[in-house]
Amino acid sequence: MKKLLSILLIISSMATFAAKPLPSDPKATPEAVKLYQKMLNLQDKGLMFGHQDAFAYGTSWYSTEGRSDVNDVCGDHPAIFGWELGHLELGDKYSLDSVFFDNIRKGIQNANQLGGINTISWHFRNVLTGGTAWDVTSKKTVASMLPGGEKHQLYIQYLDKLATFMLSLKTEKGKFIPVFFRPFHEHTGSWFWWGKNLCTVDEYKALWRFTVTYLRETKNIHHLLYAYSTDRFNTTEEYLERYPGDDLIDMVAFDLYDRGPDYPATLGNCANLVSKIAAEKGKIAAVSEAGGPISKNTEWWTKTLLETLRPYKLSYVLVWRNPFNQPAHVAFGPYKGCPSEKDFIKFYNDPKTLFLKDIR
Ligand code: BMA
Repeated sequence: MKKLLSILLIISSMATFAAKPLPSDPKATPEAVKLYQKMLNLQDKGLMFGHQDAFAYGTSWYSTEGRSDVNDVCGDHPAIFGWELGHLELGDKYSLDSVFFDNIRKGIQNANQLGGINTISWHFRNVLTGGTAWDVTSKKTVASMLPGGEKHQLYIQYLDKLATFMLSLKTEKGKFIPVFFRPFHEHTGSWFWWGKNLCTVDEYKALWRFTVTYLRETKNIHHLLYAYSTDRFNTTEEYLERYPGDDLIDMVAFDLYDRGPDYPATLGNCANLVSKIAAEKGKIAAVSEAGGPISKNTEWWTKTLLETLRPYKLSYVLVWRNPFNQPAHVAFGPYKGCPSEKDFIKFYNDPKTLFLKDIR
C-alpha cells in the first residue's frame, strides 16, 4: 500500500512537472520562470505580434514616450518588443541603430510594466578584426574569443559591459525584468562573423556555452532566457546542427524575410519544423525576425504572413524595424498611412493574432 502510494505520488509530481516546464537555467528567477510558462501557455492561444524598436522610433518620429507605429495603426502596441544592443560593447552611449542605451532600458521597463515581452539581439563588433558584425574577412574570430584565444580577454570585457546592462534591467520594485537574449543569430548563413562558413560546429557551440556559463555563473545573471535563432533551413538536422544544448536554450526560432516567390513555402516549412522541435523539447518556438514588401504587396500581412503561419503552434512573429532616418518604404512594420495599413488592421483583428492587450 505504502509503495503504491509513493508510486502515485511520484506519478502525480511528474504530471505537475510536465504541466509546468522550467527554463534551462536551474537558477532562473521566479519572474523568468513565470514568463517562460506564460509564453508556453500563450503559444496554445495564438500568435503574438512583435516589432523591433517599437517604442524607440518609427518612420516619422524618434523617442516619443508611449508611441509605437503599430499603436498608431491599430490602437494597440505589439506584444513582443525587440531591442538591439550593438555598440554597447564599445562603451558607446547609443546603439548602432542610434538608440540611447538609457532609452532602451526605459523602453524595456515600460514594455514590461505594460505586460509586454522583451527580446534582445546583439550585432556586436568583430572581436578579432574590430570590424562590424558583418565583417566576415576572418575565419578565426570565434576561435580567438574562446578560453585561451588571443581575444578572449577582450570578449570578457564585452560580456562585462553586456552584463552590467542586463543587471540594470529592473522594475520599480527592484526585481530583475526577465528578457530573451538572442545572440549569434542567423548563423546558418555566412554574413555575420559567427556564421556557418566562418567557424566550425564545435567553435560555434563552444562560444554559446562559454557565453551563457559566464553570464550565469560568473556574473550571476538568472533573468535571461536564451533564444537560438537560425536563418533559412530545410531539415531538422540542418536546424539542430549547431544547437548548443537543451541546458542553454529556451526558445528555438528562425529569421526569414520575404525576398521572393518561394517565401510562403519556405516560411511554412521552417515554421512547421521549428514548432515540432519546440514541442519535442518542451521549448518555445518563434519567428524571431520577418519582413516583407509591405508597401507593394498590400495584402502581405493577411495573405502571406498570417495564412502561412496559421496552422503552426508558434509563440510569436516579430517584424524588423521602421528606421526613422530612412525612406518609409524600407519599414518592415506598419505605420500610419502605409499602403498595407488596412490589411494590417485585418491582421490585428484576426482572432489568431495577439497584441499587448491580449496578453496582460
Ligand atoms: C539590420 C538592419 C541594420 C541594423 C541591424 C541591427 O537588419 O536593420 O540597419 O543596424 O539590423 O539592428
